[in-house]
Amino acid sequence: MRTAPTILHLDMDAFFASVEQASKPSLRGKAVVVGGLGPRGVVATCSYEARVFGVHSAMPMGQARRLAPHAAYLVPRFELYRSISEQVMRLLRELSPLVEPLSLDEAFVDLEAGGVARDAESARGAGEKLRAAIRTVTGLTGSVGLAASKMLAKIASEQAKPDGLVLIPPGTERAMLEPMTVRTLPGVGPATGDHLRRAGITTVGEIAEAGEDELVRLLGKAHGHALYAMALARDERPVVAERETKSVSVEDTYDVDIHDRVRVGVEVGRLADRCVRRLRASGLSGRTIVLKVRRYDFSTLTRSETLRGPTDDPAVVREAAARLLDSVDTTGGVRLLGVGVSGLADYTQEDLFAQAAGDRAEEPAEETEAEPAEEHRPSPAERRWPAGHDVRHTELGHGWVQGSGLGRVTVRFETPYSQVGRVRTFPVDDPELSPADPLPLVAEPEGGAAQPSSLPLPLPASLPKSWSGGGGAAATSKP
Ligand code: DCP
Ligand code: MG
Repeated sequence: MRTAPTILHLDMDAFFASVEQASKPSLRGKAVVVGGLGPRGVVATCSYEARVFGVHSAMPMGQARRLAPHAAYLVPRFELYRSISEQVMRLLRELSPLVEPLSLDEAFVDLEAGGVARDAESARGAGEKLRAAIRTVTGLTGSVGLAASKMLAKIASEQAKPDGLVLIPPGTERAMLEPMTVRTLPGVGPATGDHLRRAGITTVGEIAEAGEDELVRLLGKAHGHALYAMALARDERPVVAERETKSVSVEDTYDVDIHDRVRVGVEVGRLADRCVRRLRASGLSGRTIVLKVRRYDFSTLTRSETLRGPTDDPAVVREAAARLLDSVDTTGGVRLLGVGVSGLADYTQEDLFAQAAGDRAEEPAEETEAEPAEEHRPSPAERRWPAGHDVRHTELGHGWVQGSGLGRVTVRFETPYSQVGRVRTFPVDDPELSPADPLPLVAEPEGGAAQPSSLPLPLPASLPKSWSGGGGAAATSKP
């Protein structure tokens, strides 16, 4: 293991909820809950102000509403979150070529490989500078952990939350881990945690005491071995950079959850065909077929299958995707489906393979990329005016939907750069009102210049930021 704390783990604070607060001045400092608002919806995340009431990720929305009845309840805007995530990942890539994203709001960075840190002091400096840059470019806060391994860097960022930085000095790891619950270690979920507890093991120190043989006896060879090593703070996993084009994939988010299993199958077939068209358009083929399913409760599963050789045959991809779907429980409905092909090779199947020559299915019918994802419709008001989404009024300007129902929609007119705005109510079919794209969270500099590419100086730590040029006149272009 390395001797300097030069592995950095970044995790943005209350990511979706913070984006919503940055975007809506009236919600700053308030309880905000983002998630599915339907009858079976669950919380995707919530602001720290809402966590005080006991609300947390994956909680049924009904329970959240009982705990925090006055919170703002918003429908997620994944496209916006993805664009902010790209800004953050770009800043990380300025630090090192070795950046390993784990999700939209989380990544490992090898600072040593980037030459920006070689000891504790330079690592801390790089971490603080990064936090300031994220604040300047996105307006959001992220927490940073620094340690000599991935596992400990992630534990450190968890301790740093919210809006902090924690560095674990090499040599102090075992003493720090000892009193912590076994659930701190990666791979210990509720089931493994229970299993260990029944064997009298509740802390990391007790795992170390129990010894490797006992762990293997309790959890099996692979898991027991790995867990024992982690309890001793041994983690040699390298930070693995994202490859250029690792995969080609397509996905669709559905406005209304799809419940019908047959329909889910049809959608997966369509996505497989679209994915193959993309693949072929780039002159690629791939070996691994990936299916992604986000269920009604936002839990997201991926399943993959690796073929003997690369393919760009739509029938082969379709069949693999259908097999993968067989192993996924979609009871309760799905809100997103995706099909991807990875393990890419830059030759096509025709060059190498005759595997499906006999039974090659017909080419997928031509369709446009922008095909509508969903056919059965919810109430027009819900569909057109989801809570939290942006709108534009011909006279009153930019705002967001605070709620809709009974033929009316309530809009708050404010932008990321304005003061708290006023609320107005309209008929849902008001011709002056239309859905709008989200605005960037941070006003672009005069003349629309690009974001600064080097790490800028920190902003004052106090919130809220006040931007001049209220009323939304400051920025109108998309990021
Ligand atoms: N997310 C989700 N469903 C979950 C967990 C998370 O949709 N069950 C989404 C919403 C989060 C984002 O992923 O904003 C990042 O997840 P985190 O676990 O990092 O949670 P947060 O960033 O919201 O909060 P924290 O400050 O605890 O990191
Ligand atoms: Mg986070």
